[in-house]
Amino acid sequence: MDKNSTIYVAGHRGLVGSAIVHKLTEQGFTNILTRTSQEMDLRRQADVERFFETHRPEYVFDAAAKVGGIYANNTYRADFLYENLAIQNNIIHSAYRFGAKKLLFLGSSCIYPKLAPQPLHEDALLTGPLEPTNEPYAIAKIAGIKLCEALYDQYQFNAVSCMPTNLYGPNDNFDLTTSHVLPALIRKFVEAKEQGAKEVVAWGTGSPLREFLHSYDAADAMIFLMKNYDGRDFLNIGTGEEISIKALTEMIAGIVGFQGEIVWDTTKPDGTPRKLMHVGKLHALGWRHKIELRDGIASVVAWFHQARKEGRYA
Ligand code: GFB
Repeated sequence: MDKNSTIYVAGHRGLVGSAIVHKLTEQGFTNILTRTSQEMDLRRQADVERFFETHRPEYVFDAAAKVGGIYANNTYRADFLYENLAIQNNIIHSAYRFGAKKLLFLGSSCIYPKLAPQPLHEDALLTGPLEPTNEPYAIAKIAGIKLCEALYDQYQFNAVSCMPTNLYGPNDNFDLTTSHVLPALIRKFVEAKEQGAKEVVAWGTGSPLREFLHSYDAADAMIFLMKNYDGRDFLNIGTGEEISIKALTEMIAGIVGFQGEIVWDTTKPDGTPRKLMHVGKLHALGWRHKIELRDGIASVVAWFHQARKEGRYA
């Protein structure tokens, strides 16, 4: 990838896409193409094909997806399956058809079976039943991996897939019903502290284990793979470190300075009991995360305070 290569970042307003644009710009890449969903609906094949035919991006980061936390995944099951299949089919196939040099497809750690051995090794794909709360999203992402592999096999198209672990960072979704756990808890504790509330409600039992990676580190890993890895086999992206939801909740409360009580709503699902990535392949290539969880959360709390001052998330 040269500094003036044409690079299309699909999903540039989202958590990961915005981080990829941020990192590419920081590294001096000057020819980054983006489109908002108002400018181009990625679910519409003809629109996506027209865009690729006109602009012929050389490198494509497919960070566009309908995403959400455990409640959204479990509730909008048809939308998660249909929209993600449509979006990724259109982007991946257009990249191949209109001569991109390389595409990086973003999957998710939820592609692995619910009870796969931990840490989750890439070889665990399709070895057992999926976690039911996010099965539709996982099935779409698995189809994306398989499309990349098939294009690689049949047409030698350089389509690489990567599986990021649970991510957090600036520009995340802070909506309490559809977001992931980390932004939801930041919002809950910030608002509770401001309002002098005595308690904050967290979901589930607090016992599940999760791994969290800052979106800037994730983007850094993705650009690293775009530059340094050409292979049919997909790769995990993570830290290799895990924390219980209970410990995470206490850590966020401490960083925000909330001193009230934490109450667990066990009518809400826990989801998969443990989700830790095996990151041996990525480490062997020479990439490691840099932002530790506590520092990353503190920076997102500061970002969220600023965003609220500017009238977002009011
Ligand atoms: O981040 P999260 O929504 O998704 O939830 P998953 C992680 C854990 O945090 C679950 C608990 O055990 C939740 O019950 N939790 C505690 C909360 N308090 C809250 C809260 O206020 N909000 C939320 N959202 N959770 C998603 C998948 O699974 O992970 C997606 O549904 C995707 O498909 C994503 O793979 C990375 O980690 O369980």
